[in-house]
Amino acid sequence: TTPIRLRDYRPPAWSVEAIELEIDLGIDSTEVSSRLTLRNDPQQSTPLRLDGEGLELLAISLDGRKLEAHGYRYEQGVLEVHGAHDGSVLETRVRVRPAANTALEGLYLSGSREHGFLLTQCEAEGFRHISFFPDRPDVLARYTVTLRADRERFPVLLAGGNPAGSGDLPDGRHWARFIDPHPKPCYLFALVAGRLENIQRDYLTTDGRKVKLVIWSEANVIDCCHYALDALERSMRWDERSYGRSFDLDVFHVVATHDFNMGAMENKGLNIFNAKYLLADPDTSTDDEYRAVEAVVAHEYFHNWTGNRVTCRDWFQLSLKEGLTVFREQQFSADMNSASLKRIEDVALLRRTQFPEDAGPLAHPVRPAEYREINNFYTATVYEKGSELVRMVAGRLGQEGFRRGMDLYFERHDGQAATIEDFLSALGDANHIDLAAYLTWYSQAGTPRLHAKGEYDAARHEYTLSLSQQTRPTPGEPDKKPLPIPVKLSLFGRDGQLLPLHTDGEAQGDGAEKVIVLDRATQRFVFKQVASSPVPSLLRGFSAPVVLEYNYTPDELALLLTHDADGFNRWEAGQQLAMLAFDTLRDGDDSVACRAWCKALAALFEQDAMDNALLADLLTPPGEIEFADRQSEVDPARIHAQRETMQHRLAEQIGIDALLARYRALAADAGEPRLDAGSQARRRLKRCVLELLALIDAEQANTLAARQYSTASGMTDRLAALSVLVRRRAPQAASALAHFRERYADNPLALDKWFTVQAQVPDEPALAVVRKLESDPAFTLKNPNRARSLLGAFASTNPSGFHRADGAAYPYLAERLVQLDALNPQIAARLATAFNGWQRLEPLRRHAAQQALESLARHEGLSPNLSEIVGNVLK
Ligand code: B3K
Ligand code: ZN
Repeated sequence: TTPIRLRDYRPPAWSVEAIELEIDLGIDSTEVSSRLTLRNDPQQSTPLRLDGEGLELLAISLDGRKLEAHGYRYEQGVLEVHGAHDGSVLETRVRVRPAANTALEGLYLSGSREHGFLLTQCEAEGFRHISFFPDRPDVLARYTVTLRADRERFPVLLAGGNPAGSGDLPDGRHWARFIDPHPKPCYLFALVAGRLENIQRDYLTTDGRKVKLVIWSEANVIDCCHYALDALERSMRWDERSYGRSFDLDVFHVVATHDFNMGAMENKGLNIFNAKYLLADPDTSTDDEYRAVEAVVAHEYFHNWTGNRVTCRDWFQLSLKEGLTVFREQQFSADMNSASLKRIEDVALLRRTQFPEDAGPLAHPVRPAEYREINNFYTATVYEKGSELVRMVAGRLGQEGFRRGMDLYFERHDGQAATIEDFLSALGDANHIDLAAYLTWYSQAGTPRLHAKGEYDAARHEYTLSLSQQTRPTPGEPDKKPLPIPVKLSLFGRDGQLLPLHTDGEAQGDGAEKVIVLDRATQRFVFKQVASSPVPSLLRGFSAPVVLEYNYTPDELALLLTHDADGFNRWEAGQQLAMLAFDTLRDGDDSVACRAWCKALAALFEQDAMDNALLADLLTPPGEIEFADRQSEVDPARIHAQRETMQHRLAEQIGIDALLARYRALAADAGEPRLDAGSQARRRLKRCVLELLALIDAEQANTLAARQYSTASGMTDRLAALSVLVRRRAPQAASALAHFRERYADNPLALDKWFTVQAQVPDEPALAVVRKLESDPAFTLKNPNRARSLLGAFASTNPSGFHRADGAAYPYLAERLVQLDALNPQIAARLATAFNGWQRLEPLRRHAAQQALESLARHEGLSPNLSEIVGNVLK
């Protein structure tokens, strides 16, 4: 296949003003009748071409006349119709087969034939699996949707938009109609039909609209939807308050399914969620999962303005909606919970997922220039780095300026399909600033390295900071341009006091924190009246998505870790110190950096005033993937061992007695699991303390973990205990696992965790564990959550297990990818990204990975999705 290129974009020759759909639903066979009112761009004289994949065409007519065979052609996913003109009406009737749809794209069945329900997934290009249409986001149409089905089997019929009638039909059938007054691209179309329960609530928008909020799920889990309903209401209020945006339909539906390719989908007025991100209950969900539910509910809701009311002109602009919506969700979650914990979580995620992506063969710009399979571009780069770009621009404009810019963006582009240029222009125009320089961030891949060097002139009391930037080549982009890099900074005296900042006016901000912008390859910034040689705190709040290179001494980082008042910056100093410790620690060697890291943390551990959750984050060194990202030749087993050595030393430094005492104090507060921040923080620290204890007193830790497992009142404590037992290969692990397996036999979300916790057992044993789990009757490749919970967790989150020294896990994964690809190409392609980074493995593993990949690439009949990833990763 030839790639699709951004520079080839042309406005559509044919668009659709209105679409009327009449859908006769059935599990094996569904018939879709569509009536399109067409518009033709007089500048373009191409024939009418509509997308359609795998549709069985039953009838076709143009302007009321049935088309003869010579009047149209349907081949290779395109229906070409002759004789259409501006204002023509095209009617088609097609058959699709939901129960046979294992790719979960288009119309498909969730659950069993007897009890399951029908639903759709259209983004990015699923609508063409349902009906003929110009399947591109810049064709916005008005939708009228009529659903018909057997009332017994499908009592609930839902589509996006406002309800516009329902009633009975002969033969036990019924119908329901929905009209969406807001023109939308077809990727936002959705329907749901089946036996579902609901909970609901009335909501009054600030502009006086009464909206019914309804959450739907299968009956057995409807009680787990209350938290999501609350989160939805909080999101709606927040968007009204923070952006002046309120909801625009009479009803907002949210539906949970266990069969979903991704997290959730923002279909207009009918959001559909992977149950993992909607259901929440203390017995099944961890604290992290509660926060994830809140975040994803908010994310999908915020899309109503950033994505739906203003959509994307083409899929290259995907980050226009995704990066911006991730950013809005991050702001919301920071407001609802702790801002510094949220920032820590997001930066850690960026480093664990996006940095490796940007450093390997799959690197691509936030706005890619070309793609073959768009579903492969829902990446950490488009989402998380995209959000960081919005954050930089928002920081540049300040809170009010950003709001002014967003207001202008909505005013100009409401009801349109926009571009990233449109976005930056609106933000810039509203503030009389030219933001065009930030476009380079969107078009250039790779993580920039920011090199910083400080010099103190004691005679003149001047501190000069020299900054330079460099981005390494990425595939297809040998030469990199300098980017605008906002560096938020403070200076600390050697006594830990913040120093006031005086510059020549080239910096924004006041007092002790300022933002300087490096927008050339190198630049110098001079600070005056600096009383003594300072320790710079750079890139505060992670003000730009770059890798900072500054030659800190361990003492300097320990000083920042101890004295910075801001939780995020403190954590960041600790992470950098841990990196330094890692780099200088050789087996058995004594490392100054490692001692400094342990000492500083042990001191913080003693402080009563430390926040429990922040302390837990501080005590957690960067993950194995982050350590690997810094090495030119990666040995995952060594990284695992060396990271554990660091944790071991930390545990020793704190001491068994202190750890035990803290564990007991934290465990004393059991009882009903409460969700407030303080209780969550205690559980988080408790887990961390138990993990440290396990490194220096296995027996005692195992006993405590076993007790915690059996007495836990909620999933957070239960899973933490199980994880310690499994990872440490405790004698008590087997019975706890058996107990968990039985207790949650009918709870798929809990069972997923049971698979995952075992797939994450470190080192050599992991592969055998995973293979054995495949024969558990609950394992299936057909369910994406289950496939991810075992294979995804193993390949993408267990580096020492997946990258075993003999390379045996590579052909194993390749074999599963082939099987999975035949069922669900999107999931296969996503799991295949676990091979990213293989070029930097040490030679033995590298060779084995290459062989597995090459034989996978030679396999006949791979989907375009999987072959694109395998092809790119091999480059
Ligand atoms: N927009 C959807 C993702 C669709 C993925 C298609 N392969 C979820 C979200 O970002 O909100
Ligand atoms: Zn999104």
